[in-house]
Amino acid sequence: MEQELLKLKQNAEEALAQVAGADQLEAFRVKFLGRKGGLLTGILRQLGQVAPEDRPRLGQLANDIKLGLENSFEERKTQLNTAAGAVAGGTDYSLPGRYLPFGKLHPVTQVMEEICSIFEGLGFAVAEGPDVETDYYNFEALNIPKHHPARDMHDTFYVTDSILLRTHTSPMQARIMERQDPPLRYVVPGKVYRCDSDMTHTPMFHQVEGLLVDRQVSFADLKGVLTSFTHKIFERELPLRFRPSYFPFTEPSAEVDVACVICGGSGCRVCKRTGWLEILGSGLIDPEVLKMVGYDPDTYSGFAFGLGVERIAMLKYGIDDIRLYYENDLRFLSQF
Ligand code: 2NM
Repeated sequence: MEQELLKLKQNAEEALAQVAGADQLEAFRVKFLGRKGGLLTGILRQLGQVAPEDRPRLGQLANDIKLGLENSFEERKTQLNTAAGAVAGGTDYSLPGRYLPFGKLHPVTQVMEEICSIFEGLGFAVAEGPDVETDYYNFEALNIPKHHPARDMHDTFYVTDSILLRTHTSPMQARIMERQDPPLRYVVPGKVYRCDSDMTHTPMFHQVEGLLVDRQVSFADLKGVLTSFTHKIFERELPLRFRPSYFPFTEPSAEVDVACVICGGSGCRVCKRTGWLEILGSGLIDPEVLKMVGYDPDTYSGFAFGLGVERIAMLKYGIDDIRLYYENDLRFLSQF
């Protein structure tokens, strides 16, 4: 039996040296050290048949061989793992990295930032104000009388009688003028809210509004700034049209049209065959508004404008449905 044990030890050690992978290693374990049908277990079973006086010595020997082989087995296992250079401690460093998709800014945020940086290049500062506003700054300070249609419950989300979700970002401009004396040049980007929802309207959208106040500001200044801005945002020197309009806070007022970015002015579905696209509202700040913030309208004048960011982004990128912005579909969002 002693010979048998020593022979087994030798065979096992030789076999272990030949083992080249995890599968072979497991086969080795089953063959030599397996509890059921393993060679070593087989020899140990016969221990009961040897002479009682030999039993302790052979038992000890068998046990030493068993522990020795188990140690060698563990050692070989670690060796194989690190030798392969790949699998150690259950981590396979040779696997390719996990795909981590990059996040991006929402297209509306991107265009809003681009609009602001164009105005910054023209000397405007950027300011932001609260989404929840008072009736005073949203309407009263902007010369919007109590009966004006813009104050209608259908357009405005009221929180209380005198608190509301701003319907434009101009309340911040009233706050700025109240706080600061001219000259000043500001743009105010942000979310605005109107109780309106269909193909072309969402109850929340984004605006950038701007104002410039100084001595002797004229309509020519407004035209120059807005022309320069439009050429930069659409990356082409498209013709502009200033069309007389009405806003309670400006006089005179004008809506600005740009030659259709799709057809160039010849007429298509996007411009409804007119060749023109309306892109912003503007005007010289009404003397009543200047008075309300404490400016002397005989000393100072200014212009102001407002634009919808979603609309500019739609025209810039040829997006035909405003609802795409708010569906959070990565197939849409990842294109920008
Ligand atoms: C527009 C159109 C015309 C505007 C006016 C002012 C303020 F506060 F200075 F009076 N802020 N924004 C304005 C003027 C906004 O949006 C279509």
